[in-house]
Amino acid sequence: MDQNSKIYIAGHNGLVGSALLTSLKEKGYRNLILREEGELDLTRQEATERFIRSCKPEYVFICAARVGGIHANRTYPADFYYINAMIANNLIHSAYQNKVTKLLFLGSSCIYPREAPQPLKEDYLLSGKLESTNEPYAIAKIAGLKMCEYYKSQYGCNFISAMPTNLYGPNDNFNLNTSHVLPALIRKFHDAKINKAEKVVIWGTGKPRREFLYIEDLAEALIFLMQNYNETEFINVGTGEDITIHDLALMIKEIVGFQGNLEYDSVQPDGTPRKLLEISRLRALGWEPKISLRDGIRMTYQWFTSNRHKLRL
Ligand code: GFB
Repeated sequence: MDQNSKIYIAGHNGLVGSALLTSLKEKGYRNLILREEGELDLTRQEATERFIRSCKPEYVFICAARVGGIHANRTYPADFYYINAMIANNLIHSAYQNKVTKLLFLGSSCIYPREAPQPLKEDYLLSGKLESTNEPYAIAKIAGLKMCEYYKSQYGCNFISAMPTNLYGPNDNFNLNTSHVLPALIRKFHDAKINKAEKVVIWGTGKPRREFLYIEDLAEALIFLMQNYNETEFINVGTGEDITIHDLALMIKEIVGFQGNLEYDSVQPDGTPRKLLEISRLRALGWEPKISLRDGIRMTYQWFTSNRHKLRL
């Protein structure tokens, strides 16, 4: 992939796609193909095939997805399965038909079995039952990454998959019904500070552990993998460190400057107890994340306060 390569970023307005677009532009890539959701519906097979046939991208990053936190995953299981499965089917098959040079598909750490040993090695895929709160999303993502393997094996396509851990950063979703925990807590603590509330309610027990990767680090990793990784097996992308939801809440509370208390709502689900990625395969290639959790939360909080008036919450 060089600066003149024709690169299509599917989902360039989302958390991942927007960070990738910024990184590619900063590195001088100038032949970028982008389509708004209203212009191209990636769940429609014909429209997707027509688009890939007419644009003929050389490189494709599949960042488009229906994503959300634990509550959204449980509320919309059909949507999380259907939209993600259709995007994978349509884009991967069209990329094969139109001889795309290389494609990168994105999964998620929730593809691993709920009870798998930690840290999660790539080999643990399909070795046990999935966590129920995100099974539909995980099944669609597993299908996508397996598709990349099958198209490589049958047709020799250079289609690879990256498995990122929980992501966060500027442009995240701060809607409390659909967001992931980190943006949800930034918003809850900020609103509680402004409203001088006594407490902030945290879902679940606070005991689950999660690993968080700042979105700019992920964007760097995706470009690195597009340039350096050609194996059939997917590869984990994380920091190698995790934290309990309780400690995460304390960190965000301090960064935001909220003085009140935490209260746990154990009626809400905890989800999977832990999902820490094993990242030795990525490290061996020479890639490391650069941004600490504390710095990443500070930058995300700053983005949130500067953009809050524009967000549809
Ligand atoms: O980030 P999150 O929604 O999703 O929740 P998962 C992580 C943990 O934070 C859970 C707790 O134990 C939640 O109960 N939590 C505490 C909260 N307070 C809150 C809150 O205010 N909002 C939210 N959202 N959580 C998702 C999957 O799982 O992770 C997706 O459902 C995807 O499919 C994504 O894989 C990366 O980490 O549990």
